[in-house]
Amino acid sequence: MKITKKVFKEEMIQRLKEKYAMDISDATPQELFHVLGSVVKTYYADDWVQTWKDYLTEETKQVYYFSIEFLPGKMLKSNLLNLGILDTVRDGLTELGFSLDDIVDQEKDMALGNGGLGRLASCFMDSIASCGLPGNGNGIRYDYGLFKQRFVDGYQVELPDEWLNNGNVWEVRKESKAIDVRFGGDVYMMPLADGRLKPVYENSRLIKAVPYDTAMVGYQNDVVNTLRLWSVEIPASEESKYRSLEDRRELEDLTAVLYPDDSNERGRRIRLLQEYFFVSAGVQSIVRYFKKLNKPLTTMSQSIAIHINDTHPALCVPEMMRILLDECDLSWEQAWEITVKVMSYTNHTIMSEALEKWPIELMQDLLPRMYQIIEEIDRRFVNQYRKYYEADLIERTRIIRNGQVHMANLAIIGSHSTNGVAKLHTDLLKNVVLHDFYVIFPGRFNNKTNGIAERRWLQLSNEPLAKLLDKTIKTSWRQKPNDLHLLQNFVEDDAVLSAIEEAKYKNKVALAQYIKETTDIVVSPNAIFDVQIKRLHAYKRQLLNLLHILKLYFDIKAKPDLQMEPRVFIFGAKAAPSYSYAKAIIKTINETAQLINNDPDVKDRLKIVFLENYNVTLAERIIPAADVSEQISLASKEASGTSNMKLMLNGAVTLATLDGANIEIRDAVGKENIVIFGLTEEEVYAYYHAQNYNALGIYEDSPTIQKVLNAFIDGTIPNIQFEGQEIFDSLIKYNDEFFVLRDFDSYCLAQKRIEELYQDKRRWQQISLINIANAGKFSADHTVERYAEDIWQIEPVFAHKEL
Ligand code: DL6
Repeated sequence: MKITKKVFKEEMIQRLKEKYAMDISDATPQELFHVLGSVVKTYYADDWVQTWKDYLTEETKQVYYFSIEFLPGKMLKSNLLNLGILDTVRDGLTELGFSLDDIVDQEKDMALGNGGLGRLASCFMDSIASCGLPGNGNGIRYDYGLFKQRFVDGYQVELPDEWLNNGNVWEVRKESKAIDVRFGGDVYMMPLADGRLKPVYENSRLIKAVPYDTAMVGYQNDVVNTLRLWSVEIPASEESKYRSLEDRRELEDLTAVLYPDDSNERGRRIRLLQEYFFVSAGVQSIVRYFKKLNKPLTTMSQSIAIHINDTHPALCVPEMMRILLDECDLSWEQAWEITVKVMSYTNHTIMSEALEKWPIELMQDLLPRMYQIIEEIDRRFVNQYRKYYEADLIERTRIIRNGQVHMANLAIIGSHSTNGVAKLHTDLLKNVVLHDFYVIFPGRFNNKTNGIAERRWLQLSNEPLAKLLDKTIKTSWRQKPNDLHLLQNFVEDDAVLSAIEEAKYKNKVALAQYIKETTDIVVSPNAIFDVQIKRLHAYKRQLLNLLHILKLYFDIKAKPDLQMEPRVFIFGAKAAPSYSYAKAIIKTINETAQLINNDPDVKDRLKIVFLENYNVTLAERIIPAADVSEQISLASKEASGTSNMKLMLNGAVTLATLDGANIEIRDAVGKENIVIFGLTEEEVYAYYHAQNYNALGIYEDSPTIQKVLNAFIDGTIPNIQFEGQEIFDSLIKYNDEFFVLRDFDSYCLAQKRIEELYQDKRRWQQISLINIANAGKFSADHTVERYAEDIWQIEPVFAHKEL
């Protein structure tokens, strides 16, 4: 993109006049942000239209990535970087008397996701466009993003995230592309003269799905894909049915919030409707597009791939069947063949509570036609496979059983590919969790280890390191993340090693300043910054981290002049609003922070900082400053993890169990450049089989564990009477579901090893360098390229243009 500074400045001045009728010198940062956003939009508008046209005229096969969550964070800087005008705009603004960073601060995080799943979807959007792959996102435009987290007396309090308050400069409302979605009522199948059956709907409701499109700008390649998010409205024809405020509110709630609390009936109804809403709107609009190509429907899989990201969009399967059967008059066999060829599915968890199921009655009530089709898919599946497999296996794999619709079963049966997100996770799916399906469909299972967009997680968020890399290995790594490997050649170069440490130090100073501003806690950038950032969940074991901190605290209390490397333990985590155990852990960490941070005996050797409202932007601040990356989930429970990849890319040393993608990180950096501890997945499963885990026994045998655990119930940690007891009981009375106590000693030893390594300055710098040098392997660019080749069968477009 060729935009000169002069032209950019003139456009800013002119656009500001037009929009706000004022001189640029009078503009507030918020006004500047909006004007800058609208100027940047004009820089990609032509490419956006052209990309769309090229896909249509060249009949390019496209993938549609269906996800109930997207977590892009802020988009301004990322768009500038990808357009290749970051420096031009930064310098231009400086000359106009403004700072780009102040303007960037005005943008609200687009937080339409909870955590790893949604962030992965956004990394994929960036990589798909940057690799020149024809692919689009499809999701929900929630009015409120993930709640804002505040701590009040150490408790998590949830506040609404009104991210649309000042409008969203990046989106384009496309009223003309709206789609009607039908739900509720009754449906009967009426025989036609030719013997076919047609559905007749009675008392069903129609709602209007309006798309809002956001450009997904590729990295300096002129490709601009689309993220399409749907918002609900009342169709003009239905206005009369929504007279009361309450009726309207009920409808508008449909796209109001991300993951409405599903602990009550109303929340569950909304959630299921949300799933159908964005699936139906998305699949209908794809079929509408396909029809423009004038090709036989039976060839749809040559033009369209639909990806089901986790089970939430699994209704894509029956919805595609509905359209092909009811609206396109195909036979069941034809429709099924097309559907299976078009669909593919990713599983993101082995946690059984996250494997979605819906009560039959609810599905029948809200989505009667969907239920009829699912019933028929289930009936045919049973009929087809019971000839070959034992009845029990068929019973376990069928979609409808025990009064519930099993969404993972629907996604697997209705698609041609099921993938896990790290090697271990895929092996567990094949051998344990989804083994029955693997027996029936061995060819459908494959692994696609997750990846991260290094543009956001290094180029944008860690400029000191990015500049150092440019100086040391030149700039090819910015296009080809694998070229980070060139850094390996400098592992014995003292000047480069020191420069890496200096870049880290600079980032630590910046984070220390942010910590002071936001929490009033003073931390020294010379201390080890030990970071655990992820959703708060029992299996991720923030509790294990806390137990170790308490041990260190008691060591200091027992020996006041104890020599140790000063540590700052940094947490960032949100707990689901209805997950009381996770909230108890937050409260306990906060109270322990009060205790330790204010104890004069500690003398700054230990600090705990729990930063509020962990989100993409906060991650961008923390990750570049991290020395230690805590990846300490119980082996077998974390499907992959992605903060592990972001942290290694920024030179943090990983302290990890052999879980998820940690194993592949170990393989990439070598076992001497990572600190591994804890039970292996085999050992965890051995406990399950023998059923002989005994947390009480471990507690009784270890005076250290007794001292640490008793602190939860004997008043040592203040103000946690209820929470302390709940946590204590989870470990002792309920036998420690995630084997925290079993891994405690090994974790403490691993932490000791971290300290020793850190004290050997050169060795630490080398490990840090080796981690950066080997992080290219975990670029989402490679991940999406593998999806493109193996699953979606799509090809990069700009490859053709360049030839
Ligand atoms: O695949 C993205 C991400 C993985 O990195 C995490 O390991 C995994 O926990 C997460 N899964 C989910 C699914 N929901 N649940 N539970 O967020 O996906």
